[in-house]
Amino acid sequence: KLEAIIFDLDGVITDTAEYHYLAWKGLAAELGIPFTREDNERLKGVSRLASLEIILELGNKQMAFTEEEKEHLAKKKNIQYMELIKRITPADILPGIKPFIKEIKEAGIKVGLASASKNAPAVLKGLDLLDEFDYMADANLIANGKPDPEIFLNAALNLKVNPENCIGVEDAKAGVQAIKRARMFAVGVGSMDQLGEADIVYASTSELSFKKIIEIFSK
Ligand code: G16
Ligand code: MG
Repeated sequence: KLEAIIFDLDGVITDTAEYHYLAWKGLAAELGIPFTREDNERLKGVSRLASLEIILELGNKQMAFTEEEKEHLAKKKNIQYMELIKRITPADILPGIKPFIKEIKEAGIKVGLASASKNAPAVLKGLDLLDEFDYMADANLIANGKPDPEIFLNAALNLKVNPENCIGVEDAKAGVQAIKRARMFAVGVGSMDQLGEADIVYASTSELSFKKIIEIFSK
């Protein structure tokens, strides 16, 4: 029996990937590392420090900085990112998401958030969606990033529901893997070749159908 639907944020509820990209691009340029939109795909759903490692690797600079310097670089990127997300408004909610959440709530099902982003509350505030969530996992308290199931299990625990009665919604491959490892039903938003492990894949959020998802989940 379905008890909760747990959402990823970036790429599912809103598209912050472009802002992450611009902020990382600025830092990469300072370090003399070429960084493209295609490279940015690899950072989706990945934590801040792990993202920095990927960028340093692109420039063969993993060894060039101490842990302390890396913390400083990541902080610098985040200051830039926080500046960029000030522009977020409810108009930035991806198509189909508002009616989808409305249907979930009307059906008496809980709504949770499992975002790797420490800026998730600020982004949801900009979108005016903070009140829609029964529980938001705090990325600061999660030790293991996706594909580890920890963040989805943490959300289920705090929503006081059984993971097997949950659906997770994700746009990243590592995110879908995290949902499956949490023994939840996975809805992927994106391309089939990236998200093939999900139980259903939609090309875009505008296609999300609560009815259809419930039907397949209940089988
Ligand atoms: C998001 C993004 C990632 C980002 C991560 C950490 O995850 O997809 O690109 O690196 O959060 O963000 P922050 O630096 O704000 O803590 P998700 O799980 O919402 O897709
Ligand atoms: Mg995502």
